[in-house]
Amino acid sequence: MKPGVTLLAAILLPSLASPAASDDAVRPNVLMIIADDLNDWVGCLGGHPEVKTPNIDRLARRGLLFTNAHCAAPVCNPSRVATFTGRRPSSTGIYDNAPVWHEMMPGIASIPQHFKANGYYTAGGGKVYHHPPGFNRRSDWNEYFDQVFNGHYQARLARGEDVTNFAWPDGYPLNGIPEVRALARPPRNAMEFDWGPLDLPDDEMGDGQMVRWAEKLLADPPRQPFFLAGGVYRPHLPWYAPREYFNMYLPEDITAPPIKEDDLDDIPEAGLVIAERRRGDLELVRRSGQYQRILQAYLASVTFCDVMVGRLLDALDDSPAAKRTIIVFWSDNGWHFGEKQHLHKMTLWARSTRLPLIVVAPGVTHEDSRTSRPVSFVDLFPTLNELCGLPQPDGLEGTSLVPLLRDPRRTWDRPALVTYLKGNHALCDERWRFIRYADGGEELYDHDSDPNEWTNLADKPELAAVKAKLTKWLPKTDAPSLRDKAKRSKTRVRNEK
Ligand SMILES: [Ca+2]
Ligand SMILES: [Ca+2]
Repeated sequence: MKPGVTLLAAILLPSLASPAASDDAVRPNVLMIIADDLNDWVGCLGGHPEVKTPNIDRLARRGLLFTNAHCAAPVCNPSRVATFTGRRPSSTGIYDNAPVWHEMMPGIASIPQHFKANGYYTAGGGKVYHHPPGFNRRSDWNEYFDQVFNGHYQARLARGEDVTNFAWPDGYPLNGIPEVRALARPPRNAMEFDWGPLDLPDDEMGDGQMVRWAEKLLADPPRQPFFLAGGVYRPHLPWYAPREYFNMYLPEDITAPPIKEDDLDDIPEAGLVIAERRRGDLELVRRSGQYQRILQAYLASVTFCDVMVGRLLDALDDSPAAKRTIIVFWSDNGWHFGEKQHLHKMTLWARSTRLPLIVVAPGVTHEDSRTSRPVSFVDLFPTLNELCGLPQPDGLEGTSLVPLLRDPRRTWDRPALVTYLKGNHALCDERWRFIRYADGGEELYDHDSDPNEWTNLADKPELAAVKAKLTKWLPKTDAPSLRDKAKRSKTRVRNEK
């Protein structure tokens, strides 16, 4: 614990010298809403023609919508750790879902911990850090509402069950594909590869419970400035949502995303390995005649998530804290539905990394503004510090987005960097996506003429200068993966559950 105390002192000391920190009256609150596995299928981002997200869209109209925002890593744990610590996977070695980040980086500053150390009341609910609960550093929070899984919340509570653990609903698998049972891996049923409607009200869903908790907190907010993080679990698998959301989408009428069946022909070996890892799942879904149904289930889950976002916004608007609260909305990674023959996340292509990011900062952002400048979620930590007048801890690798919040059209020369496992990176600017894998394989896509990333231009000699310009933004080091270290500590985490 001693290193943590030392670090805490180091963080506290500069804050005492900060004029903003000495005057609570000028420090805004923060409401951060995090969606899980929500790709760009959001109305205001134009990623899918039929998706219904009226609440996220109205949030975008209140402030700045980033149309070219990217996760630091396209999967839960490394994405969230990078966002909350402001450090890239290539610096921390947190590349996948295995490492319990705070054990590997004891005492490291995180957004909630830094805000708490600087006098904020920090409250979190649902999935903020990666599940399972051991990944949530409790000392970051003044209060926390644990993530609740699936539906039948009251019934499970009445039976004395632990509602913070995953449980299959009665009738599993709801998608009617018996083979998915083989994909469920005990003890955590990690694949969760199921979808279907539940005959439950919203509040019986885990996300509904989290929102109810946040609504109560916002109705009677803490007297000190607060940082409130609400993590909505949908549209993460399993795609269960109340039936009314499924009824909003008729499977046969849903537009499928553009898919080029021979798209992988020009992909280097490292990309093929990533793409084809889940090809069997895609083939199973197609063979079972369920492809349109997974689109329905995902869109239903997205709209359910959107309704949760809307309730949080309404609760804030009704709160005494409404006028002094910054709102940030983001998602940790995207999801493919057959693009590049892939039915999952964890790729360096657009469907995995281009994600919603909306910031509403009273007195700073302008209504109904948008920017196509490329940004990364590692930029959020320094951005929130600047907006709230907090000191910048050492080691943050992002850059404050406040200049863009004020002037969305200003020049911005930094591309967004996305990393998947050690040494594989994508760099995105306003026109190009350049991918460099650890084995040297490359892809280059021109979004001006090829928004679906179908034609790999990496071997075109006339584009060498484009690659060279982006290459200089690759990280200087690729930290060793902490996965092996994580395996050694996994037994202990399991015992703690
Ligand atoms: Ca996720
Ligand atoms: Ca291709």
